[in-house]
Amino acid sequence: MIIAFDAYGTLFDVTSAARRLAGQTPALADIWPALAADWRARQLEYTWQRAIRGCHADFATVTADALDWAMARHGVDAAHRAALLALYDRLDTFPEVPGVLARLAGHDLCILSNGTPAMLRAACDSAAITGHFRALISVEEAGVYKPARAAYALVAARMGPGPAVLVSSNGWDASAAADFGFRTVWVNRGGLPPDRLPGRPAAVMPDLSGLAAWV
Ligand code: LAC
Repeated sequence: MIIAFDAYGTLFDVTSAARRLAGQTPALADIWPALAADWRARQLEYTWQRAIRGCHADFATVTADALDWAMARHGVDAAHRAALLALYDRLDTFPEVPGVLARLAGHDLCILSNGTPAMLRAACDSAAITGHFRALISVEEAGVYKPARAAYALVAARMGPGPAVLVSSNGWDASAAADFGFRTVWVNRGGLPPDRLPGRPAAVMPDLSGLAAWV
C-alpha cells in the first residue's frame, strides 16, 4: 500500500523550534507558545494566499516571512531569527513517529509536503527517518501549495498508480486529500472538531500510534 505522509504537524512538531530556543533564551520563556502558534498560522495562510493570488514562493521563503510577522507581533529580538529558522530544519518528530514508521516497513511510504526538497531532506535526515521513505515529494514540483489538486496528483506521478492512503494532522489537508480520492487518515492531535469542507477522512486518530493496525 502506498502511504503518503504530510510532514509538518504530522511527523514533525512545528512548535519544537521555538520551544527549544526558549529553553536557552529567558526572554522567550513566556511567549514561545504564542510565537510558535502565530508562526504556523501565518505560514499556512501565506501558502493559501499565494496559491489563490498566483504568486508562488517556496516554503522556505513563506516560512521566513511568517516568522518575521510573528516576531514583529511578539517583539522578539531579530537576533533570534537565524536560530529559529535553523531549528526548523531540525524539528523534533512526535514521539511515536520512529516506531510507527518501522512498523509500516512492508508498505511503500512517501512524504507529500509543502516543504522544499532541501527542507524535507534536512528535517528527515536530522530525525534519522529518511530511509523509511521511497520519496520525499515536495509541492515545489507542482509549483502550488496544498490543497490545490495539482499537489495531490504528485503522489501518483512519483509513486505510481494504485490505492493510496494519505495521513495528515491538518484537517483541511485530510479533507482535501479525501476529496481528491485518497483513503485519508486525519491525525487529530489537537482534538479539534471536523472541518466543514468537502471530503471526509476514512479514519480519525489522536496520534499515529494506531496507524499500522488500521492500514
Ligand atoms: C506540509 C504542511 C501542510 O507539510 O504541514 O505540507
